[in-house]
Amino acid sequence: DTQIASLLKSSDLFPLPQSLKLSYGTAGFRGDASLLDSTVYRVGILSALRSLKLGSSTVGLMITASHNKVSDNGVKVADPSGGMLSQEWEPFADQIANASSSEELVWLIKEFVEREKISIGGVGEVLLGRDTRPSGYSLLRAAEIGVSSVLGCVAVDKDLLTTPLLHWMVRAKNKGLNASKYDYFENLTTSLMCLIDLIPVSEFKITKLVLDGANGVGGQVMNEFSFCTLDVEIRNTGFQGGVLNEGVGADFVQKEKVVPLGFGSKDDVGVRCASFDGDADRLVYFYVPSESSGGKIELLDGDKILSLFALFVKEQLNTFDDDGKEGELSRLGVVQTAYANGASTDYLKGLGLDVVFAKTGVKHLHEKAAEFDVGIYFEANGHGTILFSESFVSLLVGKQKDLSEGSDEYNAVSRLVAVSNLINQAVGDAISGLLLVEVILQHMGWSVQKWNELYKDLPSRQVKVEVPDRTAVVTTSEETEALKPLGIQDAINGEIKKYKRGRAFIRPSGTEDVVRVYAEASTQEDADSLGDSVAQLVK
Ligand code: 16G
Ligand code: ZN
Repeated sequence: DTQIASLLKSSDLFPLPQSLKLSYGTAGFRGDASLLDSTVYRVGILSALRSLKLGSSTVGLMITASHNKVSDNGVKVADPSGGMLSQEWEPFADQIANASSSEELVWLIKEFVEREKISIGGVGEVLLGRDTRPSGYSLLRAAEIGVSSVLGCVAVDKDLLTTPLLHWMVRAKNKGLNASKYDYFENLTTSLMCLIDLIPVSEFKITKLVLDGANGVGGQVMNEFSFCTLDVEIRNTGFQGGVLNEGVGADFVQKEKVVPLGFGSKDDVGVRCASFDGDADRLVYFYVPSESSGGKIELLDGDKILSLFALFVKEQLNTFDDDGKEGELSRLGVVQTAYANGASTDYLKGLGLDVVFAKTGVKHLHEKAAEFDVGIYFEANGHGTILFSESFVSLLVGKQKDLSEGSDEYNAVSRLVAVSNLINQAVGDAISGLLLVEVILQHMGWSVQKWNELYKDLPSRQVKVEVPDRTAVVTTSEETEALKPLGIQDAINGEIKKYKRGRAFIRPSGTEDVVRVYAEASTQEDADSLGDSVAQLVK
């Protein structure tokens, strides 16, 4: 019929390069950009089908390879909630991405459409976004063709965007709200102003923040956003040359623990700095401790941002939530991964918080955080956000009406409502995360150095080991222990025992063909040595 003819015709424009083997993995398909036309075209089809399946809800398709090198690219799908594509559809994504001919592709689609009872002929909508990678422009055209080859489906080109902004738009659109970039800015500004108005100290000081934009889209979007209440200097916008993610950005800063390019002059010493990754869904802070640090930084990673957020949220909750009545207390929980520094977990538990662990990858953390009234999740690499359940937000809004304006309880409730509006509810967002960090620091009257003193990170070491087959390593659901190869966990435990505060785990990467090793101990020498000996066991 016409649908099949339309797919066959467009598919012939995008043959699968030979020997390409793709997997949707942790965060969508990624690879060398020159090989991805067929993949992106096919994900365009998938996202159109997803929109049809979910009653014409709007779906998002983002073209980015995040913190990876500029010559790479990738594609991932945002579900109507604004979250990641449902994992139930990942096997279909893998199948169609690897279909070797147009005929096989069409056959797979036909079978899937029947199985999922998707009614072709309905109306579907997909928002398309891309980061600043030069390959993004033509890949976006491929996505457009993919979407519109499904009858009744339209692609809307949103052009250059941060990944979280696209997720935000998808979520807003499906809630029937205004969903443009300007609405996003307006929403940020309103909730930020509200939080600033609620800062208790009478004269708060605005101090300079310097932002490393990773030469990517995040710095550029921040540049468009004007906030009179903050003093932000943006470097590495990519406008003055400089290569995306090369010696810059959150991933580089977090892994290398040195200043990004363009930072580290003597004027920068002690100044509060932040880094985004290439598509601005990760945020870390840092500062240069002294002129003689040789480029070494003090890093405030996702764990430290999580701790700051948790402290602030808990402080607000305690203000009105301490009547002690059984069952009335709101459930605040935090979600970390095995990569969380042990010192951060101790700190959070010391605050009396419910700390749970999830497998690496945003979709896993998000799912667990959504089980709380307020769930805060962060990966050490700087991806995270605060989720508020809808029923909890309604409860807060109800309370706000009952309380007398200006009372401590009223202010605390209002702060939480403002935080729920400010911080991206769809996915981790470096821009909204940065605004929240800034306002909390002002609220506490803290410098970046004071914030850093919440706890001291345990020394850690990460090693990646190239192996013939990373799938030989199978871990428990929280990745803290290896189930396979048989016996390896006993051997790892044997190594861990040799060190004070030793902790180590191995896991297969979800984005690269390697096995990753993480080790932590009370001294750097010990962490290095534990990491190396565990790596030996993997080889
Ligand atoms: C992806 C994930 C990130 C995770 C990383 C782990 C998303 C949006 N991104 O970048 O959360 O930390 O993969 O990579 O889910 P690995 O499996 O290679 O260690
Ligand atoms: Zn990213």
